[in-house]
Amino acid sequence: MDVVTMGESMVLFASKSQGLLRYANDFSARVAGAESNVMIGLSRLGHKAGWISRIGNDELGQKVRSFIQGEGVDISQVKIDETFPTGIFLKEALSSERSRVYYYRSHSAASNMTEEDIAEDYIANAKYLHITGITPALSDNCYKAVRHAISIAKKHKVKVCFDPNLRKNLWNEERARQVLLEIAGLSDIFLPGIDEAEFMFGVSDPKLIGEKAFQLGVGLSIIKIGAEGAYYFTKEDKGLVKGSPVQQVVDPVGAGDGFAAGVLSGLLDGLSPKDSVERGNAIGAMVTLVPGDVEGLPDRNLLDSYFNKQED
Ligand code: CKP
Ligand code: MG
Repeated sequence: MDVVTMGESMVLFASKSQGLLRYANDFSARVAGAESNVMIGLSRLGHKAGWISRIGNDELGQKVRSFIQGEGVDISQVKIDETFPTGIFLKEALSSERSRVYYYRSHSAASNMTEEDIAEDYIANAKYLHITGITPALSDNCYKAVRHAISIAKKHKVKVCFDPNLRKNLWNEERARQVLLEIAGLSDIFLPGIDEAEFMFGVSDPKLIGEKAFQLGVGLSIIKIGAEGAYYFTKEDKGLVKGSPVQQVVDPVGAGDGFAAGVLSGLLDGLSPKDSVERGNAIGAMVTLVPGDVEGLPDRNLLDSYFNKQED
């Protein structure tokens, strides 16, 4: 495997009409989950990606599994949990720009993941382990499983990539800050959004954030500033890579995952950190052009034509 990850994927029921959810009658049903989104992005670009998880012994679990497998992601490490159901969440569209999500994921199959679900070989043979801050927020055993996966990665010199993906409705702020800082300190690549970095470090200047991340031991920090692009910091190099222009944002959810897939894909292809950030920016932008978290993720042809168009 090039990249492996662990996390929860759920079925997202999105209201087809605008307004409060209590009045919604029609919903679309899509598969969503930050970690599997990144693996799908990598798989579309021809990289080998694997997802460790649990699903319930139910119809929605089958939907999640077959969708992710259908996208070419390795699901050999996905277990069926006989006790707990597959998680779901609902999306309420208040206006074309504003939406809210409601999770129904406590005591879900994936939140029941444990250290025993992590096969040492699976991580040891990968080039990168991708972690997000959602998984340790799911339960104490998920937190322990994440720590276990990271210690295996460290032992075998597998690089750890970390996207904090702060979800304040999953855990209390103090615990979130403590765990996110702890995992950042164990990471080689760190991909916070500017708001997430400010939450973690208490400073908003990207340069100061870059310095704080260095002090924690991160090799490559990339601070995302939305459509404007991202700052990157390594020991040798730093700078701002301007964002790719987007005509009209249709659905911003999943952009961060597309960005992570782009950065990891660039690094796997031997691009410089700067060019990898450029690929991340491009894919993040492409994801926002269509509804759904993964529908806008490009294959190689689409990615190449996107960059060729930019040059015209
Ligand atoms: O930070 P992003 O908008 O890229 O993340 C979106 C994902 O996993 C989405 O798929 C959802 O299922 C989640 O984040 C989550 O648990 O909130
Ligand atoms: Mg994110």
